[in-house]
Amino acid sequence: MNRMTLSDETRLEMYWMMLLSRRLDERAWVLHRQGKIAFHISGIGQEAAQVGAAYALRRGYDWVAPYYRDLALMLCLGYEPREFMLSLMGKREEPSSGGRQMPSHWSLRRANVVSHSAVVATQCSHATGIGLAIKMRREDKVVLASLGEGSTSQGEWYEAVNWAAVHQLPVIFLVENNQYAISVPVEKQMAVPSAADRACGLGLRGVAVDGSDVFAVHQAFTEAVELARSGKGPTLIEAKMYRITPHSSDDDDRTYRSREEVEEHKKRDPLLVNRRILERDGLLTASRLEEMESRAKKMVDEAVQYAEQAPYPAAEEAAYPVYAEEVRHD
Ligand SMILES: Cc1ncc(C[n+]2csc(CCOP(=O)(O)OP(=O)(O)O)c2C)c(N)n1
Repeated sequence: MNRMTLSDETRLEMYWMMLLSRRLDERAWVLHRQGKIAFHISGIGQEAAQVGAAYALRRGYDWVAPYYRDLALMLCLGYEPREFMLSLMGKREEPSSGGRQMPSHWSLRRANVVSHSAVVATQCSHATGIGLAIKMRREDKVVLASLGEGSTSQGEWYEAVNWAAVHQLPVIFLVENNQYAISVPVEKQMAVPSAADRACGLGLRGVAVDGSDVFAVHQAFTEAVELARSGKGPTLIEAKMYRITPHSSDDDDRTYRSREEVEEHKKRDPLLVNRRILERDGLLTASRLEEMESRAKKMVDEAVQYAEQAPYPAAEEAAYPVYAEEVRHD
């Protein structure tokens, strides 16, 4: 239905965001293998859910509490490729913390993206708190919190979702169900077939959607955002997908899943699925795709070059911005 309401131009732009994210992410793996960065945690396979969600928000107006796989989401919010590379390399100019945070632990003041810790699901409590503030101030903003399906077993998640449901706060919880929490498969994570089923015990809407189809995710989000903005409370949206890469650059996934399984799921790679949709609709031609690919390569190359030349934080600034010079007790 919303495929009709999105303009052709926007639909192509959504594909472009997915493609740019993928090419940046792939380059991060190369940089790691070259020994140029210490760590990477990837969003490959999760781009469609993130872009579909981002395009349903009023970007720069609504609030976002993301998690570490959300590169495509961040790009849609105006995060620059060079900022991603600065983060991977721990450089001083990096916008979340001047290179102190772990890579991919995003925040971006200009886009209302709040910082988060590596402790999974804690971003959900932050989102619920922001939702409460929005309600108390009678604003019409919404908050997006994203997390993996494994994180829905955490106490923080239950507390955050319960509170959002009790107080009908404008929060949308996006569960990016990529089937694994490091080595733990989803069937050992929960006794219900779907993370969306967890919603019914907590009293909020739960929706499961094909996370490979960017337009299906966008439709589900548009509805949830509309409800949240008009005071009708939170929604849990589970986007089903597959984590195509190992958990992180420190993980060897051959120890817990077969190559055949991974290859099988690559058939539902969101780049492939959405390319087919756009080709079928006569929007994505071979020459357009070629143009996008060369634009992405140029942007990635430039971002890497920029970040490689950028300075590290100075030693004498080590405690900034972690500790304040003066502490106020009033
Ligand atoms: C409270 C807590 N326990 C364990 C970890 C270690 N850890 C980091 S990521 C991760 C997996 C989380 O899985 P999931 O929520 O499904 O997200 P995914 O990484 O699969 O996207 C774990 C266990 C952590 N960061 N925080």
